[in-house]
Amino acid sequence: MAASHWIIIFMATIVVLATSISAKEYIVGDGSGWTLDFDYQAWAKDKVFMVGDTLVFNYAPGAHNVMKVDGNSFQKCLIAPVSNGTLTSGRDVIPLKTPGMKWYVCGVGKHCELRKMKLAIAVLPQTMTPAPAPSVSTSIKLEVSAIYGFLVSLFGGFLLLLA
Ligand SMILES: [Cu+2]
Repeated sequence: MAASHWIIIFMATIVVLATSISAKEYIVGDGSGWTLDFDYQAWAKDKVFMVGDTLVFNYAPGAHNVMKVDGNSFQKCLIAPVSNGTLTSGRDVIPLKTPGMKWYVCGVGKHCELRKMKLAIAVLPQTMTPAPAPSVSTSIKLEVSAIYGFLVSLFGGFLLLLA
């Protein structure tokens, strides 16, 4: 009885640890989503975006879209023809794969120009993660992910037994 409690606490701790060090998913605009007249620069201001994180744009399909543009197009809201990778699903997930500035706008109507549907973020390389000692944190990460993987497979096996 007591032992099983400790196992549950241990597992919960591992899951929390694994979640906190893994990549973050940012819902653009949080509960408001990707919409008109939301201040996306204020939303992005206090966030640190790292390579490996993802952006999620939520909106009603058809009402908006998501276009990745360069800095110049961003400033002027120049909307390129809707072909070069315009995202329209309504739940567009964008993995941040490279460091540097990223610019996103809505290409529908004058949403970028007049309704503030534009987001600029700076993506930092993963090596800039604040950590006391890189070598130690790397080994902890590997250990935790190994344990996490083990637990996931354990749970999987357990579920198979139940099925
Ligand atoms: Cu729009």
